[in-house]
Formats: sequence, C-alpha cells, structure tokens
Amino acid sequence: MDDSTKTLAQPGGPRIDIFCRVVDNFGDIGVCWRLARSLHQEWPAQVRLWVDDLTVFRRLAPAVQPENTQQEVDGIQIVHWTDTPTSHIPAEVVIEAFACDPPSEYIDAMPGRTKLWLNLEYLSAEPWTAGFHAQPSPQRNGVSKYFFFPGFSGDTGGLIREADLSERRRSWMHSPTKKKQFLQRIGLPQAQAHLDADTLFISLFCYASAPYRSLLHALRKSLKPVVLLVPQSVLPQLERDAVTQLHGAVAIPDTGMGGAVANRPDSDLASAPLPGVTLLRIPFLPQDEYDQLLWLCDLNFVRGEDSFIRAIWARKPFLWQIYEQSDDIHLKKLQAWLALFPGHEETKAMMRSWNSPSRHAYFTNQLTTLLNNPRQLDSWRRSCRTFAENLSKNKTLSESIRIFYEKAVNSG
Ligand code: TRH
Repeated sequence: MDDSTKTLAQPGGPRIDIFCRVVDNFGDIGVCWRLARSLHQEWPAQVRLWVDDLTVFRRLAPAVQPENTQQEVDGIQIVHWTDTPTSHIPAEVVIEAFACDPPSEYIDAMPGRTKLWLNLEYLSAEPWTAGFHAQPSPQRNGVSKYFFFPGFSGDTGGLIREADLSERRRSWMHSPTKKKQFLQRIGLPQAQAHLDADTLFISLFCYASAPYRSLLHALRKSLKPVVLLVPQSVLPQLERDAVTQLHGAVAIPDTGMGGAVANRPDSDLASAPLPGVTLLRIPFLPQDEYDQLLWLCDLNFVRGEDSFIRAIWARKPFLWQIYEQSDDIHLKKLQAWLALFPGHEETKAMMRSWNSPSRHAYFTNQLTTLLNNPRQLDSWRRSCRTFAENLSKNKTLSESIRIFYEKAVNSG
C-alpha cells in the first residue's frame, strides 16, 4: 500500500474522492469543502478532496497549507490536484464537482474499484432538475456517471445541512457571551456595544455588479442605527463611494485592529453621529465563523450558491445576489427560487431589483420601507424561518448520496 491510500483505508464507511476545480470565486471549493466534511462526519466516510487551488481554499479553511501536496485537515485528506499524472487508487465513490473531469489515468483505473460516480451539479430551483437528477450517463471506461442535482424539493439531492447545525445555531444564538467573543475575534470589539443597543447588524457579501449605492441610500434612511459588516475584498470602492454619494452619512471608523481592515477615516466621517451607518470591514472568515456572522446579523446579503444556503439555514432575512450568467439565465433561476419562497410579493420584488441593474430606485424604496416597518420586517423574518423549517424536512445532500450509494451497492 502506498502513502496515498494508507490513510483512507480505515474502517468505517466507503472511501470517497471529491474532485474540485476552482473556476472562480469561492463557491466551488466552498461547496466541496462543506460536502467533504459533512460526508466524513455524518456517514462517516473516508474522504479525500482533490483541489487545484489551495490558496483560494485556505481563505475559508486557514489550516490548509498551500505548499503541501498532501495533508489532512479536519479528518479530510487533501490532495493538491496538479497536471502531474497520479497513481492514486480510485475510491469506491467518486464525486466530480461541476463537471470538472478527474485525471484521465484516474478514470482509466476506476473500473472494478469505483461503485458510484457522481457529477455534482450546480444548484438550481428550476423544476426540470428533478427530472435529470440521478440519471445515468454511460462513460468510455464502462462506469456510469450519474447527474446529482442538489435542490429544494424531495425529488432532488437536497441541500448540505450538517446534522448538528440547528443545535449549534440555537445554542450560539442564546449566548450573548459567544456573540461578544465572536466580535472580539473578528477584530471588532467596539461593535459589542451595539449588540446591546437597538442596532441593525447587516452583513454584505455580493458581486461587484450589485446596486450597492442604492443599498447605502436605503441604509442612510434607516430609523435605527446600522452596523454594516463587509468582508475584505468585497466592493473595495465602498468606503470611497459612501463618502462621495452619501456626503458623510456613513461613519467609517478606524477600528485600529490588526485583524480587520482599519479604514482611515475622513476626519468629518469619523465624527458622523449615529443614528447612521457604521461601515466596518471584517476579515474573510473561516467557513464555520461565516455561519456565526450570518446568525448574528439581522439581515444578510449573500451570493452565489453556498452563502445563499447558509443564509437560509441562519433563519434570518436575507437578500440573494445570484451568480450572473449569459442571456439572463440566472434571472430565470432566481424566478424559479422565488416561486418557492413564501415571502410577500414586496420582498420578492426587492430581491429581483437587487439582481436587476435598472431597478435601483425601486430597491432603495423597498428596503427603506421594510427596514423602517417592524411589522414588515417581522413578517420577512417569519417567512425565512418557515422556509428553512420546511426545507429541513427534506433529505440532506449527504444523506441522499449515502442512500444512492447503498442502493447502487445492493443492486450489484
Ligand atoms: O464565491 P461565490 O460567488 O461562488 C460562486 C458561486 O458558487 C457560483 O454559483 C459558482 O458558479 C461560482 O462561484 C464558481 O459565492 P458562494 O457560493 O456563496 O461561495 C462563497 C463561499 O465562501 C461560501 O462557502 C461561504 C464562504 N465564505 C467564508 O467562508 N467566509 C467569508 O467570510 C465569506 C464572505 C464567505
């Protein structure tokens, strides 16, 4: 047995190889890392994760060492996937994320070893995905590859949701100490005081195309003080635009903390009084801590695929910016999801306008109305909770994969 197979060959569930190419952003590795850990902890399976970009991976899993070709983090074997031909022995379950094509020599070695080969597809709420879910596609090596669609209905593969997530969230939410420690850890001890005040905490994770100026305009009209938490590297021009667009209505304090970005304040801005908006930069957080940010905030702006799902599980109001695709395909996908979401039409229209460059003024008005109307805000909160509760009844993605594997093995 060579080094590459030694650690995987332990008692327990099957060996699983997950292949991940980082195409852009954080979603590819975000989904794969979460799935790897969930399969390992819940099945439990021996998981090996192949990733072509360890530097991006490290952003959400700081224990990852980009210079190591092989390493173990959280019980997962991580292989730096390069062009060098591999002699690794294929696992019983092979999960190829988003049609990323495992190495050809690996594919050639799969027959007789691999019992299940899945292509994990991108998430979509469109009804057609259920018809394609779990359909086989014969491959040249003689092993069938199955389309596996995550999704919102019981006839898809479901969503990633760790078995202990709900309990972890609940205990965290009930602990003021944990919230304060969290703010301390992310370099924002000064924001702790806002926790006890009637302040709206908002997190902002979006693409450069988001109508963020309309957001700033809405926040400035908020009757309650707002703390806006923005990860480093998201909208680098935000502070500058806040100054020029909003004429000093946004406070950008110098946090003076090593971890967070310390924005040098314009001298006028530093003294801008609350109520108003305090814009604070935060570090890009490890995945588990990003969950805590979503739990902490009263409103979360999320994007792509994985942060969107985490915002759903956080059970807090959120606005989703969908990943843009050519020919406005993404708007159809957004519409498909909105058809499932139990929120009011106003909330859905606001979600559409956050994704439509031409409807910025509408977005400002809608968000302002929602933020300043406790009843509407509460109703939005309730619809998010209901949606999450209903979705929690479905099988999770890891459960669906396990059940599908067991059927495949039992049917020979
Ligand atoms: O980064 P994204 O825009 O990724 C996108 C989408 O997945 C899109 O569908 C896909 O086609 C494209 O990538 C290639 O957004 P997403 O999906 O939310 O992924 C972000 C990940 O980063 C998610 O796992 C959460 C994580 N994250 C942290 O761990 N810490 C942080 O501080 C933040 C802001 C995010």
